[in-house]
Amino acid sequence: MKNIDSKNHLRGESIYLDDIPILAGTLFGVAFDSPVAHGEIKKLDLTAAIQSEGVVRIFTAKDIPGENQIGGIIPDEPLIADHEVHFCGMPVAFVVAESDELARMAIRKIKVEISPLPVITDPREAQKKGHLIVQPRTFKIGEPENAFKDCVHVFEGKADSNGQEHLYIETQGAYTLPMENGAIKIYSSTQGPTAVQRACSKVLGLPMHMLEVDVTRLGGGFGGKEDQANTWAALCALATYHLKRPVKYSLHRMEDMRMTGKRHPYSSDYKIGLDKDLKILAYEATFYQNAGAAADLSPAVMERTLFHCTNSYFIPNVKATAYSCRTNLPPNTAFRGFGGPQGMFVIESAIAHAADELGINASEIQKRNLIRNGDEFPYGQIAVSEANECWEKAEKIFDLQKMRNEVAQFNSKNQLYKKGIALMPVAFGISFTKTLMNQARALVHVYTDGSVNVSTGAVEMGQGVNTKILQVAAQIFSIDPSMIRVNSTNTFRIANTSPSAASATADLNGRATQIACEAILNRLKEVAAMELNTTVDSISVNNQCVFVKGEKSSLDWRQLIMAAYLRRVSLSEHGHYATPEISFDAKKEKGHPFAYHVYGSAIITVTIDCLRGTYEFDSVNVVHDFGASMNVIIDRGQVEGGIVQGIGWMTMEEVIYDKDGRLRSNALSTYKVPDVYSVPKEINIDFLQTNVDNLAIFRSKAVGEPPLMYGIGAFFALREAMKAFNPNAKSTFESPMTPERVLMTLHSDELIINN
Ligand code: LUZ
Ligand code: MOS
Repeated sequence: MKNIDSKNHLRGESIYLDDIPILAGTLFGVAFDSPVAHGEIKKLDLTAAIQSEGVVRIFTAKDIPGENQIGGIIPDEPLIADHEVHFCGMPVAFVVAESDELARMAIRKIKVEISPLPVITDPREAQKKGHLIVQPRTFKIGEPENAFKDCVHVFEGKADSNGQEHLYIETQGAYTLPMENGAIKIYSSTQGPTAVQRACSKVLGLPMHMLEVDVTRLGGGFGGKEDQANTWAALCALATYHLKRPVKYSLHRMEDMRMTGKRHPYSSDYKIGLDKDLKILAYEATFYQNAGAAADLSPAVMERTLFHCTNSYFIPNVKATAYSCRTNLPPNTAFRGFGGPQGMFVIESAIAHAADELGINASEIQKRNLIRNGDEFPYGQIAVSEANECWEKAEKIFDLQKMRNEVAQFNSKNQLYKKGIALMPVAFGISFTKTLMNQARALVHVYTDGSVNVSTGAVEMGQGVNTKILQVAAQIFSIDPSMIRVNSTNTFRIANTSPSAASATADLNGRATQIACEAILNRLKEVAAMELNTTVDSISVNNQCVFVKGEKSSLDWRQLIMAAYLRRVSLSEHGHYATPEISFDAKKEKGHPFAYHVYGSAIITVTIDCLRGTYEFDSVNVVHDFGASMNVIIDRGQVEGGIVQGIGWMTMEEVIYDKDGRLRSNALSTYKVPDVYSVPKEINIDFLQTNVDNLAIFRSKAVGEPPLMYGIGAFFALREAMKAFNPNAKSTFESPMTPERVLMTLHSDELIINN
């Protein structure tokens, strides 16, 4: 089934935040943000700005009736800076005017005096000075200290990965409306309607039942709107609270890039030990996470780095420690993979390092250490592993040997162009790592004409979750998809939602939908049995008709619904789902946190132009474990998009802050994301059908995040190509591997690089 949004998207008829018709009397807000990364506010002069044309009011921290606090995990983030600023882009005032243009004109008239304080942008420096967001955490299995003594080969090094701008096509924003009795309706471009509701409740000092958050869809989220949509919603809600007028704020791209956090950059140390057969016996890693100026989701992101520090490998002795380091950057946040990719990059770097030193191909180490059924992850969960199956199938169906021969042949014939090839296995755990977040609800109504309306906590952001929810309802009821509508996500219909995140949205909300639909269906079957004078057991509903013992009866879906209504049987249900079997003990750092893992293996090939440092990815060939995919078109789209986004992170996307904490890559002219010219020439995806029972919806495994991590292979494919050009190239484990860095690396043994 096609994505139900595809037609509207193509025609430009889909409704995003900025497409909501504007009510009469609407005002427009714009944040005035700190130009300084760290300092004390000495003076904030709003006089000229207030007198500026069209300005209605300017809000500062003093206007907050509740708490000036939007921190989700830790209360360390003021909505509006009060005495101090902690990052460039931190809101200092909120100007509300008759139009967006007038608000922006007024912003320029605000004068602020900030006496600067020391700016830290480097996580290791922050850690040394003791600026940590939370206590460090350590995951441990076996006896790594002793195990290193038994290793024949031990290698140590450093691996750094940079941030990543979410670059959702739709920027952040909110539109708030005053309702009766002081209630506020909040349209927000958020992955977490309840997070927005909670933040606004705290800031305004209003109970949550006064705040209706409504989300039709997002033009992309990628994690950037899991927590960071709260700011704009709370600012608009604050203005609506005081002015009793609708207030809208839709960020411009540069504001969005400047004011919001990104994927966490990490700087990490590793130590890897192998035996003579290339088995990895021991692994140690220390992660320095650049959290930015406030906690946001950093502690949870840090946790997932630890969960995925051994990627798809079984290592019997592991010690991994992570520090969440407070710096003066915008608070970094969730981004597709949520710390997992950063952890995986380090183990892949360690393996590549070992392979270099041993003069072998990294895949020999990778393959030998893939996690098998029954092996234990460092956090205690036992693997139900598809890792070997994916790897071996990829080798076979894509003919790895032939690909290798072709690369070798090409390289022997070409001086200035070189090809490289790398493999990237992935194992990604599905579930929020915070067990309590793994719950969801669905509200299903069947109307007397037989049409169905489904509401869940799932937020549609292009990932196709609404289509999957619709498929669930259609399948359980056995009615045509056109009979079903999936509603906007609304906190008055569905309460206490977990954000649409962690790849788990279709699983959690799909299961809740299944539960609700099954409850209605069971009641309908009882009605049908009464109508047709038979037993409930003999009733089935198929293709909008009622069957008795497999024989089509005279009763169709619409008649059945009307019969139920006439008998005063409820045609509505609120379904609740909580993932069973999962738990985690954070004291022991052991448990069974994930409903299941998603596995896969990618083979990536690249060609470098060694004169220019530019490159093209020739192919990405993947065997991916979809379980039993319930929507092949959508799932293929998720894998392709994930791969491209992962390659972007590893190669061309370069977030640059200067030493003063100012974002230099602050527009699309200086921040490059993959476009149609830089995507791989070929992406081939093989659907590994696994018939193992799992906790996914209809056994269709989560697909949002795992494929991003195939992109890590791009970095290592580039390394291989660089080695083919210059075996003495000093190639470090620093991503992104931009064309500039490729060029410098290719000639690094001749250059003296001064940094
Ligand atoms: N968000 C979250 C996530 O709050 N917890 C998670 O475990 C997670 N994982 C991936 C993406 N977002
Ligand atoms: Mo996410 S990183 O699943 O919001």
